[in-house]
Amino acid sequence: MPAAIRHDWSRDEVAALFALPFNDLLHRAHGVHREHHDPNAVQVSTLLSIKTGGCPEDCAYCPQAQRYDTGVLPQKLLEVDEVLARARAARDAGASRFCMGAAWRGPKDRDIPKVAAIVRAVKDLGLETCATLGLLGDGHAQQLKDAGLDYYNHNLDTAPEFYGEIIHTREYQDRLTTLEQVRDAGLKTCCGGIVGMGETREQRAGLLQALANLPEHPHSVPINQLVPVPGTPLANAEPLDPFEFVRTIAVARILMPLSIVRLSAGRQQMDDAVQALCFFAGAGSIFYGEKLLTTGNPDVEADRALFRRLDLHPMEVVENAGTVHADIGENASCGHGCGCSAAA
Ligand code: SAM
Ligand code: DTB
Ligand code: SF4
Repeated sequence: MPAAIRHDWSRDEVAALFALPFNDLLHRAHGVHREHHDPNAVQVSTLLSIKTGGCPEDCAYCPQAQRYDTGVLPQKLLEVDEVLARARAARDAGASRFCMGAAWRGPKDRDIPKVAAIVRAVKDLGLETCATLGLLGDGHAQQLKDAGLDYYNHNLDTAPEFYGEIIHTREYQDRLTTLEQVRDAGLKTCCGGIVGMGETREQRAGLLQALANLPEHPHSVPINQLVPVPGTPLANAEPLDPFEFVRTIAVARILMPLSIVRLSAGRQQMDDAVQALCFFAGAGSIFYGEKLLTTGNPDVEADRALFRRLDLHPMEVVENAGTVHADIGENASCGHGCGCSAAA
C-alpha cells in the first residue's frame, strides 16, 4: 500500500518510529524511499556563501554570528560576476542546483534587486537556483520568484521546545511566517534542521514532527549534523551517535515520502559507511564541493569515488533549459557537467 501523505503526525507516533529496532526502521524507510524515488539517484547541490559573516543574530551553532569569535572574516555581498564564475564551475563539476547563502537576519529591500540579478544570471546557466537569506519581508519572495528562483531554504532548525536554548533573536513563528510567504509566492521550500546540538531524541522527533505537519511537506528536507565550530556556544557539544543520525534520516523519509531528504552539513566528519546507511535510509541529496558556507565538506574526488563505490548516480533534472544530464564523474566536459555530446 503506498505511504500516505499526512500532516497530522503526533509526537508519540514519531517517537515510536525512532524507537523501532534499527533494522526494522531502515527496512521501512527504504521501502518508502524505493516506492517514490530512484534509490540509486542522488540530487547534487553546491553551496556558496554570497554574503559572509557579521550576522547580528545569535544562533548558537553558527560561525557567522558577529558576536562569536570564530575567525570568519565578514565579506559584503559578492558581485554577479564572482557568483557566476563559481556557479559555472559547480555546474561543470556536475552540480544541478546552486544554493546561495547570506549571513543576514533577513535581506533589506535594497538587497533584493542585487540578489535577484544574481539569481537570474545563475538560472541562465541552466542550474536550479536556491537561496537562503533569512527572514523575508513583504514582496521579497515574489521578487525572487520573478527573477527565476526555484527554491528558498529556511530551516526550522530544531523542535519548538528546544529552540529557545539555541536562538534568542527570532521566534519560531517568524520562521513559519517566512515559510508561508515562500509557499504563497509559488517557490519550492527547502526546510530542515540540525541535530547533535544537545537535544534529546524526543526533541529530534519534535523537529521532524514540526516539518511533517507544515501545510505542505518541504520539497527538500536538509538534515544537518552540527558542525561544531570553535568560538560558538556549541563548540563542545556532545557528538551524536552516528546511528542516531541515520535514524533521523530514516524517520524523515517515512514522514515525508515525496520530499527529497538531504544528507546535509556534517559529511566531512562522517564515515563513508554511515553515509551509505543514510542513502539506504532515504537520503537523496548532498552538498557537493569542498566548502559548505564557511566550513569544510568532502573533497570532490572523495564524493566521486563514493558515488562509484555505491553505484549512485546524480539525479537528472528536467528544467526549462532541457534535460540537464548529470554526471559528477571525470568525464564532465560538455559544459552541462555531464560529458554528453550536446553543445554547452
Ligand atoms: N542567515 C540565514 C538564516 O539563518 O536563515 C541563512 C544562512 S544560515 C547559515 C542557513 C542554515 O545553515 C541554518 O539555518 C542552519 O540550519 C545551518 N547551519 C549554520 N551553521 C551550522 C553548523 N555549524 N552546523 C550545521 N548547520 C549549520
Ligand atoms: C542547510 O540546511 N545547510 C546548509 C544550507 N542549508 C544553507 C548550510 C550548512 C552550513 C554549515 C556551516 C557553515 O559552513 O558555515
Ligand atoms: Fe545569522 Fe543565519 Fe548564522 Fe543565524 S544561522 S547567525 S541568522 S547567518
